[in-house]
Amino acid sequence: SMADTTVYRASTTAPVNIAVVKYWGKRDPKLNLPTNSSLSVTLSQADLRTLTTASCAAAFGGDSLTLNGELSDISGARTQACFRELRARRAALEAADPSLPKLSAMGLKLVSENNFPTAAGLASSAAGFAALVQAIANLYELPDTPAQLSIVARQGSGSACRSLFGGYVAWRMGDKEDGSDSMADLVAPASHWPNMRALILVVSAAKKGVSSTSGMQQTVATSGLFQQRIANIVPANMATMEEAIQRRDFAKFAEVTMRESNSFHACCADTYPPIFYMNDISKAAIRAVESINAKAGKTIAAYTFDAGPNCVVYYLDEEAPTVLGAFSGVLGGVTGWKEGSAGVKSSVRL
Ligand code: 2P0
Repeated sequence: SMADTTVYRASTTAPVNIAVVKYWGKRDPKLNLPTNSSLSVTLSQADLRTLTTASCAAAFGGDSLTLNGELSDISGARTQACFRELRARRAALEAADPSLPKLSAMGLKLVSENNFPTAAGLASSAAGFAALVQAIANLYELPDTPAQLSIVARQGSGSACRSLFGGYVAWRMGDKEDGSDSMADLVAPASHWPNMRALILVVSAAKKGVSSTSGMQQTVATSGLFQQRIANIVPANMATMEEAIQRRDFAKFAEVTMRESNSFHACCADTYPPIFYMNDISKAAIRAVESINAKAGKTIAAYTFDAGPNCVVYYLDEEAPTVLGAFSGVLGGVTGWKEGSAGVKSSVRL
């Protein structure tokens, strides 16, 4: 028969997510199984997303990934696990239906681009692995649901499993050893709370000193406070946060968000030797949010920080003049900022 010279191709985008209940700690580092559940808000794809095109052809030699125009290393165990899982699913379809082209035997070519400065260190691995997995799943025409694909994305990077959905997303830790129940689910779509906004304060564009993977391993191994966090604090915060989102209770949402950020960074400080992600400008941002809330006489803004010094502030659109106005003056050290939303509206100022 004639050789198949077709190039098969599919594209997709995946959003950045910012956790309000933090993932920090693995019970199984190989499968990226977490020590606790977590919950995130997906940011608007208008400003923060990864666009990935996956293609395959019989003539392609091996697999490759180009990220922002540069060839990327794909030999790592996590990327290989994603490729292997997706190929196995495709191979099962091909075995069941011999008329399907044998895409599982072809080399994969992935081309990926972020529409935000990768240097700013804004959760790019979450959007990156989510887009990679979704693009290949589209190329292979897999019948898997987003929840099922989140199990694959999780093996690339834990937080990536939450970027398979928009809106408010929970990653349920699960308790199975093979990770088959450690997946994401939708708590509420973005449209449930359309006036939610996120302001991203780019405090530093420098690469972080301690990677999340190694930082959380050190915390698990050495922090006593962390044991209290996973046993009691996170389960209570997950329940309160889900209820706050269902009721659109911003004050409660904000309090849990800030307490969670503080709890996570306290566990980093309790790690031995300690890990510090926030700098003096980050701490000034916390004071600025406290001052905004004190002046308003109610909680209208919430800060959160991940494994770096950059600050994300959640607020409601009706409070935009107050919140944005307060930030434009106080933070001299902030190099840029980005206004995004959990829903549609957003604008860039970097
Ligand atoms: C989160 N972070 O929930 C937390 C809060 C950082 C602080 O998920 O090792 O890059 O790839 O599973 O997902 C960062 O950790 O770690 C992270 P890996 P990941 O968003």
